[in-house]
Amino acid sequence: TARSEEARALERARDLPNSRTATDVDTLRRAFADHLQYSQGKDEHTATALDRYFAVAYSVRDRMMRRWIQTQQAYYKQDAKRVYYLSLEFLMGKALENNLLNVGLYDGMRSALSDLGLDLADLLSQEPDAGLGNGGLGRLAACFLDSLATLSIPAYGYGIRYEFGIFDQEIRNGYQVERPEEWLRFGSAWEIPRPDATVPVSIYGRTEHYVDEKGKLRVRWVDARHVLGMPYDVPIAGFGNSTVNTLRLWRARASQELDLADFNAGDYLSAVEDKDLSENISKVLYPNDLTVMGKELRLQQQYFFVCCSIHDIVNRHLKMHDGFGSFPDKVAIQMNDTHPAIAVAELMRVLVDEQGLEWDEAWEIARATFGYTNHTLMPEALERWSVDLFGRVLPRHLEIVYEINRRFIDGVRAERKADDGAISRMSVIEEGPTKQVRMANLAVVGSHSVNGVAALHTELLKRELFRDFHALWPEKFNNKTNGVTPRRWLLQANPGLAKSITEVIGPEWLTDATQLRRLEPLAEDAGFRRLFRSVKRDNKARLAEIVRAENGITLDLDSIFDVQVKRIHEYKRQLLDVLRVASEYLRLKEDRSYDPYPRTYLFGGKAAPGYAMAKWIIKLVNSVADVVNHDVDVKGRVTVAFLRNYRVSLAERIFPAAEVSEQISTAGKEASGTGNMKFALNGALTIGTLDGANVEIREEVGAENFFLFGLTVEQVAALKKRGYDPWEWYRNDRRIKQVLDALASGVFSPGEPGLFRPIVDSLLNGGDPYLVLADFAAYCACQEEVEKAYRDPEHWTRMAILNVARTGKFSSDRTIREYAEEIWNVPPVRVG
Ligand code: T68
Repeated sequence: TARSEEARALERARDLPNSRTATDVDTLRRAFADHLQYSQGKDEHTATALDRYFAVAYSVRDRMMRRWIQTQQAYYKQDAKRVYYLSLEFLMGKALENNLLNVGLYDGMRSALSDLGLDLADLLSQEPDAGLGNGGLGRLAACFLDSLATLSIPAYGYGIRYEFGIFDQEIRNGYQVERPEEWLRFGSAWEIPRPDATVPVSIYGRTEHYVDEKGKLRVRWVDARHVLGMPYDVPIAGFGNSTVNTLRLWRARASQELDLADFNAGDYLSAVEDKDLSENISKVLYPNDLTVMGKELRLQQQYFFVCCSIHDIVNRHLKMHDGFGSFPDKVAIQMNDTHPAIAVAELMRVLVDEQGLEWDEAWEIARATFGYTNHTLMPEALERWSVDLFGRVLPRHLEIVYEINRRFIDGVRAERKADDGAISRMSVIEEGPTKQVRMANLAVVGSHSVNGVAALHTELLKRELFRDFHALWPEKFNNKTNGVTPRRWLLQANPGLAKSITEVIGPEWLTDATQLRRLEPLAEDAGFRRLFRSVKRDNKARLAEIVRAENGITLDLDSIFDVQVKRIHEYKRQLLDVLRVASEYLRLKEDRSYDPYPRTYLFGGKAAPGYAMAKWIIKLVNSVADVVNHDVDVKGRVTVAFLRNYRVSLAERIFPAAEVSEQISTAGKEASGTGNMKFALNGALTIGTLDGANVEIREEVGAENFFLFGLTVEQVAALKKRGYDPWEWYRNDRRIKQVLDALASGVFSPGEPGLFRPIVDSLLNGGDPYLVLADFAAYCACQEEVEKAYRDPEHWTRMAILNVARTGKFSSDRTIREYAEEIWNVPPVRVG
């Protein structure tokens, strides 16, 4: 009967006067009915939730098309300067809800569906996450796309359409197990293939130097293998405007010519094998964050997407302009870390080899066009390619890199701007037993702007990693503190809080997050505080539902929700957190009078598949959870859960429910952090070190609304210089000794006493490089302050409200405005 009701409603819906993409509820309902029938070929009996999701998605997409075309026309007609954001990662998450909100169709679509007896939320959950990234860097790129469109900036994202995004994380017996993630299994509603804009890509082969008809020395790249790059375009709608920008993702396809040649030679099977080989390039996202793996396929991915993107950019420019004189006035290219840094050599190759420009002219154009964003100081993340491998895959580019380097070094020497030590540190080629191409140095030399992602990080870049470059070119360096989009991370993720905010200060905060400051007086309003707490409680209940279903654990909604979610890495110090939780447990066991405020510790995050210690940390969290959650002695006071498969859509449930935000990296190691911003924006209080953007968050929210602990960058350096011996801390701190002894003796691994030896070992005998033990006591003391504050709910709520009110700086709109004004020099182009 529910189905026959749907059938009647579907019929009525299709029986409207003709207006194809109107946005009233009746027309939206007809659009849904039409797509269910004409796009999905289903009726109310055969339609699955997924079919209904697609019908909604296509209805929304239809309403974005006109704006998309108009936006592109406006850019073309105005010959606007464009920004190209080159990134190997775009961690987009789900698109439908975001698009509904950005184009203003959310309420209409919800009513249209509810009249059909359908719940929009159920359909939204059908969409798979587009997980084309690892963590912070990839999610930053996604937030930037939202802000670029919202600020009406003519922008394109360029990346790879990985068939497999970041793996699905399962937990078996407490261990991480990786499963391939097939986000395209049922197709994507958002991508439009553009086979007409396919780009040919060469790899391998060799170079030939020759003299052309005009007697000029030229180079050509011969005997190369060929691959095709086929673009898939994804529309990116701005919030509350008519801008729809493009995210263009490249897919590797076998080149026709190659297939045919082999086919004609009679070897059909090897032709198909070759096809496989070239199409592998866009098969899978490398799941490592912050460590490089010098794999040939990774270099192929980097070049593949850079080549396609540069080709596209140059083509678009030549459609409107005769030469390259105005190129830097019309084009800004931002490199998201060094992953796209071959773009510097590729643009030189296109300009010099293909377009016939003189080197000097081409070089000036390239430098004026590129900007480079650095995301880490961690030495293991610095990309280097052996000259050998680089030269085999990209023979011409290696020559170009050498030429760039030769001219750079000659110039510095001639002007006596650096000594030999500095020159060898700045060289793009690292000399030594195996020569390496240093991608960061290539990016710095080839860009007019180099930026860090938080104030502290940028200072450290200037002082340490790029010290010599900074001395040479101080004006190149600048800071762009990261931000997050308040549309996804407050409006979409926390509709309850968003509604309360809008009710008191109006909706301007959505496009001007500094308006959130107007909430400050509400911290003193008991009624608003009550409302704020009830929203938080609802959000906690929503998350508890997920934890119950996934982990079989029932959470106490009155307990403090204390959360650490991020990629698992030693420097982020999940160990510090879980060791303290284990230590709390031991204290409860030995002291029956100890009565801490009930707390729920939630952890989430993926470990790179090859990162053994990170995987041990996951196992430890799960083992501590097992022991603690099942011990009747502590029941109700400490609860621990590891949330499997942390990803964008799960994060949208976690941040709004959090009360304590764990930002506890070793000072100097976290470039910025962006999760820290999402927590604060949702009213969680931070316990954190003076690292990355924590420093600026604390400045904004006020020291009295932030729980600070731990060694500073200077203290870390001093301690290491003096000679840090973790054994001293083990011997002198009873709690440290107790928890490490318990770990080593199998208290948290019943039946497997030696299981966590590797962890204890890395701390005591491995030198504890991230100073977990050195910060342990300060961390514990600070957590006591957190608890004390929580015991006064009115006081806590005041602090939480002030965190929301004072976090406006961390909108990615502010970040993007700074990039646009200070690096790209790109003004907005209003559409419609
Ligand atoms: C992160 N970096 C920083 N890298 O760690 C974080 N790396 O502090 C910062 O907030 C964020 O970038 C945004 O600026 C990463 O996420 C990677 O994911 C990565 C991936 C591949 C290779 C190297």
